[in-house]
Amino acid sequence: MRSTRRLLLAALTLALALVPAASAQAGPLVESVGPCEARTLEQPFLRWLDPARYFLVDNGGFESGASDWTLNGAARAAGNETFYVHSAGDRWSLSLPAGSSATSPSTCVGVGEPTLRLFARNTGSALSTLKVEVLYEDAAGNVRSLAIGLVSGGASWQPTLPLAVTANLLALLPGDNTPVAFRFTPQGANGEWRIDDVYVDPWRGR
Ligand SMILES: [Ca+2]
Repeated sequence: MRSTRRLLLAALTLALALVPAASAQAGPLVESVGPCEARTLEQPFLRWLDPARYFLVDNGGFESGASDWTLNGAARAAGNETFYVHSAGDRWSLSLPAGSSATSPSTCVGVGEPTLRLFARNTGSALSTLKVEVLYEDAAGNVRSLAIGLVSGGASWQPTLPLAVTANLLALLPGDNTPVAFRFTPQGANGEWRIDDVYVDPWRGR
């Protein structure tokens, strides 16, 4: 009798455990994300006293054309960020004029507290800011966005502050990883932005 009850309890527990998995749908970010572990960690912000280890987003330095990025009025342009943190041989960045936007390729982050950090400059109106959003998937596979920062920039290249990726991230990939993408959109009428070397710390310094 007791063993039957135990068996029923085990079956019920299993059924409950399967419910969230059955309702989760893989959306476009999950389907396009590369392997989570095949990435090289660097310390690109060490000279700014940030010892965290980051990886470069796929083509995050725009050295391979604009491949993997979705551009809307933005374009790859000659000239690297002036610190050359990824490689002294780098030559390109991304131009983001007013009215444009750019979305990064899908990338894996940990579901803990990942951060985003990049280089930016703005040679246009000082009133313009650069909105940074994280794109993530809900359990139904719909892509949602959440603003994670408004970057101010001057005429010379500078690293942004680390931007906490605070979306309600769901563990849809093995190993406590989740796919996200990042969208960059100049705000205001006369911004003239450039971005380069887009890095992610997948677990905030862990
Ligand atoms: Ca570059």
